[in-house]
Amino acid sequence: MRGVILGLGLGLAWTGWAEAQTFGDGMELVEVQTGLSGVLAVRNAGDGSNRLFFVQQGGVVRWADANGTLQPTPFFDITSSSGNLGTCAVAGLTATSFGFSGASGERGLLGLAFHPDFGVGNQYFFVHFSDSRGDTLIARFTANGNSTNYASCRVVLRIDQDFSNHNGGDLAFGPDGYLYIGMGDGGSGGDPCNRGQTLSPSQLPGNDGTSGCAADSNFTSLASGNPDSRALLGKMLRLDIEAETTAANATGLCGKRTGGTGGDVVAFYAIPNPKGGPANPFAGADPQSACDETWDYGLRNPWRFSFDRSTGDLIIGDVGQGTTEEVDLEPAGNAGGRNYGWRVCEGPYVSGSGSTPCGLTGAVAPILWYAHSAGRCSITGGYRYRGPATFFQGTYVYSDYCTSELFLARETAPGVWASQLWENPGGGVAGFGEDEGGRVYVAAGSSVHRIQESILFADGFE
Ligand SMILES: [Ca+2]
Ligand SMILES: [Ca+2]
Ligand SMILES: [Ca+2]
Repeated sequence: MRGVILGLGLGLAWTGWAEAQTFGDGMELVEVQTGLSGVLAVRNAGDGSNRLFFVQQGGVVRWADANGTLQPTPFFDITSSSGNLGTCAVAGLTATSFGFSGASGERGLLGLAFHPDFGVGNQYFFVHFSDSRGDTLIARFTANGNSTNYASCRVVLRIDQDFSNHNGGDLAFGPDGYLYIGMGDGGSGGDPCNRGQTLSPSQLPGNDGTSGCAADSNFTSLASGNPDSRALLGKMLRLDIEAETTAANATGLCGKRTGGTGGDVVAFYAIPNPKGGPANPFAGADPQSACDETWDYGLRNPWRFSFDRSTGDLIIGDVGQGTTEEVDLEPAGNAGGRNYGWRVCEGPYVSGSGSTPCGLTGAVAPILWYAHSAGRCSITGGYRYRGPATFFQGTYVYSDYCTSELFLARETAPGVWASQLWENPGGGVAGFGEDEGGRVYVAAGSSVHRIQESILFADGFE
């Protein structure tokens, strides 16, 4: 079980270690579910039920009970054959049918987040999926026991996607109680529409001839879709989903529906005001007239991200273009507004160079990065372990989708991270998750694995 020390990112100089320590010592990878399909996230409801939910890109969420027994009836199913996805409520408009893309390339059912008060104050959960036009839809549903009340569908946010790839897809509640949504740059390659560095709708390539970057009439003609939503691509968004926004208060909202009159509700969300923390960095009459929903920018495809349940830090795996994969860490309590560099930078380098320091003023460099070598091509961001194994505390587990390698990283000195290659479950690791006790799970194609204390180690035979 000894890992190979890899040349990954910072902290490669292992000086000062009396003897080689392997981060995975005492831990093992155990397959706990099989027979699934295209799993890209594992979630718990945080309600004491100890259920686990397995998000499948094809539009189904399977679940297992507290004993780990996989149940035959899905918790959630929006496949076309199910007929479950009807119309969704839209702020101020007639409920509308958006349809579902199905799993196609990077499209599909991409994320699930349970409300922080799920099972206590409400039964709400939120999903991120591609609609039948390939555009992003964030919707709220109400659970009904171990299944879903589909008629409860309510649109939180719609975003016009340019191309089929780089849809982002993850979403999670932060320790501040707000909903964070990871959005990719809209796709193609090299961010041709410059979405990552575009903060304001006034900077959007409109009908300027930039191929694929103009507003999409299939999107705007349906339920008053807002072409300004393209400025939300390449971002981390932060929303207050407890509130609504009326037209009179919607200045700066790039994801509101268009049209309507003064008093109408135009969005089933609001921009966070401080709950003992910072407001959104571009809220209100900021000089850039930037979209109020934006928390951070300069992201290429933040496919998977997580919050450290102990520290509250936000950790993002941002997928690279042709040379470099990266992990970004934002300390809890940060005021947001960070520029993570894309499309100018890829990892700490000038995009495409793989070696020339980027040097973009104000850009925040990743904590970890690795090159496209040995078949590695697309990072899958993971979790910091906060389960029962004290010796494994704070270890960040992540992967590369193309190799299924699992990497373990630790902060060995303030701001210095070291990363090691550990196990390889195969299957194409597309996501991770935690159970209610903080154990980390790996979503690997048709199976799910748990990272747990090794029995050998527990018996003292290490
Ligand atoms: Ca579109
Ligand atoms: Ca603004
Ligand atoms: Ca970056």
